[in-house]
Amino acid sequence: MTPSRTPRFIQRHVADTEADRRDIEAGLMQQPAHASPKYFYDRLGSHLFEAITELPEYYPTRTEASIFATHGAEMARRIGPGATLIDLGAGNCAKASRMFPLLEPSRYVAVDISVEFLHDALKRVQREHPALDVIGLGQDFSSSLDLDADLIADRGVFFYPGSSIGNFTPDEALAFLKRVRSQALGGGLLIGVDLVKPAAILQAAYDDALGVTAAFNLNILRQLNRLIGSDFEPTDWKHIGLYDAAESRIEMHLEARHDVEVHWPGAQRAFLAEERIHTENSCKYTVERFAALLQEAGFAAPLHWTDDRGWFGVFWAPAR
Ligand code: AVI
Repeated sequence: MTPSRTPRFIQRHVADTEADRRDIEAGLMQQPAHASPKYFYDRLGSHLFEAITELPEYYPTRTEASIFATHGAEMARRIGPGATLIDLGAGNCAKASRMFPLLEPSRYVAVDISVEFLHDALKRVQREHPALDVIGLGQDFSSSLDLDADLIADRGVFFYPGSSIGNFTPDEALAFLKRVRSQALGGGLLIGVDLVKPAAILQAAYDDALGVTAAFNLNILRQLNRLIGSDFEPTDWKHIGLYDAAESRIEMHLEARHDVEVHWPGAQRAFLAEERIHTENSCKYTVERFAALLQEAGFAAPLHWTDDRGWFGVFWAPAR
C-alpha cells in the first residue's frame, strides 16, 4: 500500500480588512451604491449558498453535475492523464474529486481564499487518494493568479466549475481568462458556464419561493456591519433578483423598504425608499459568445458539452 502523504499548504492571501473597509465605504457612497459579491461569503453566507444549490429552482449545480456525469469520460480523453489539476475556488473539493478517477491527475492544487476551509477537505482528499500530490493554496485568485512556476509539475489543467465566471463582467472575465491562459501552456481550462435561457427560469433561480436567495443577499449587510461598523438593519431592505435580457445577466440588489439612514464611524448615507444597493451580477452566455471569449483570451477553439435542455455548458479550452 502507498503510504499516505500529508497535504502541503501555502497561504498567500492575507486578509486586508483596511482595503475591504475602503472598498465598501467607496461602494456605499456611490450613486447607485454597490457592494462586491465577495462579501456574501462569510461562514453563514457559504452555508446559505450551499442551501441555494439544493433549491428546486436553482438548476445550475445539478445541471452541471449531470453534464460531468454524462460526458466526464469524454472530457478526460480529450484532456489526458498526468496533469496538474488546479481547482479554482475549490471549497470542499467535491467536484474535482469526482473527476479524479477519470482525469488521473498527478498533482492536485486546490486554490481558495481560505486555507482554513480547505484544510479538512484536503486531508480527506489525501486519505482517499494517498498517491496523489495534494497542495492547498490560500489565495484570492479573482484579482491575481501568479502561481509559482514549480507549482505546476507538468501540464496545468485549470478547473473552474460552477459558473462563477458569470459573476465577473465580460471585461473582467476576459482579463481573468487571459491570466489563466498565460499559466496553462500545454494544458488548458475546463470551465462551467451558465447559458442564456427563458427569463422566467432565470428569475425563479435567483428569487426562490423559500426566500433562501433573499437571505443570502441580505446576509451581505451583516458582513458590511462587521467590516466597517455600520448599522444596517436587514429588515429595512428587500431582496431583488431580476433578469436584464439586454445585458444577458441576472442582477441582484437590495432595495430600501422606506427611507433609511445608515451610519458607520466617520460617515453616513441616506437612502430614499426604493433606492438600491447593487450586490451581484450573474452573466449568462450563449455557447457562441463564450467560445469567442475563450478564443479572444488566447485559447484554441474549445469543445463544449451541454445538458438536454441546453441550460448549462462545460467547455474544454486547450492552451496551445
Ligand atoms: C457563485 N455564483 C456562481 C452564483 C451564481 O449563480 O451567480 C452565486 C449566486 N447568487 C445568487 N444565487 C447564487
